[in-house]
Amino acid sequence: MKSAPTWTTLPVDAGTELAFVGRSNSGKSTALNAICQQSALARTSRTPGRTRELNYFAVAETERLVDLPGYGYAAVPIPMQQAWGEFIAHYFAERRSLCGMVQMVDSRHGIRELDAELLRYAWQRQLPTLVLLSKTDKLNRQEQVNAVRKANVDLAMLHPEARVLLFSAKEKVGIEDARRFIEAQLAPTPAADVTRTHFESPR
Ligand SMILES: Nc1nc2c(ncn2[C@@H]2O[C@H](COP(=O)(O)OP(=O)(O)OP(=O)(O)O)[C@@H](O)[C@H]2O)c(=O)[nH]1
Ligand SMILES: [Mg+2]
Repeated sequence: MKSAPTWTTLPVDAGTELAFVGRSNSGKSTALNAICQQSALARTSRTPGRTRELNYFAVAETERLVDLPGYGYAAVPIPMQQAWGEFIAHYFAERRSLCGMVQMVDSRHGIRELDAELLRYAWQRQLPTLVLLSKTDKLNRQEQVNAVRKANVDLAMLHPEARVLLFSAKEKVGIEDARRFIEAQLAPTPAADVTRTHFESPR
């Protein structure tokens, strides 16, 4: 749809928008391609920090995905890292169409400090969140179980309603579930709304 290098060039803040976030090299662009069944929708690379702009993809007329630049790459100059932090705080606070977040977390490293910060922002504004533990093809079964357990412990403190899924674009693990989550956030069905409604018990 478009690449937006700055705040002022973002698409109009209407409809629904779901953000892909994660540290540099965590596998965001690869996941986006796998989930959208496209080979080169979002550019991927071996060089961390490759995605520098916000890349928007139209899913339907009023539904968008956005691949946000990865954070936490040490070689990025400090002022740029600070600018990114400020941008993201602003984005989470102001972006009304933002309806969900998919956070890529390398399953070998788990949730780290900057991931935690974003999860707190997401929890503050009650943003439905899915944490994808990426590249699980690099872990054995026991390590995968441990990674899920550890992530759930961390999330209990950061975003108690976030869900965790093992994910591998390479071995096609978690793709269908991730797609279902995204579709449910972008185009909530009346049935999905009902499940969210809080019914008070009769007094
Ligand atoms: N083994 C394995 N490697 C993966 C998987 N997903 C991504 N990778 C590799 O991880 C590296 C980074 O992937 P990207 O999708 O470009 O990561 P990104 O988070 O978009 O990175 P930035 O845009 O730099 O922030 C590439 O070398 C990918 O091939 C996976 O499921 N398994
Ligand atoms: Mg990328």
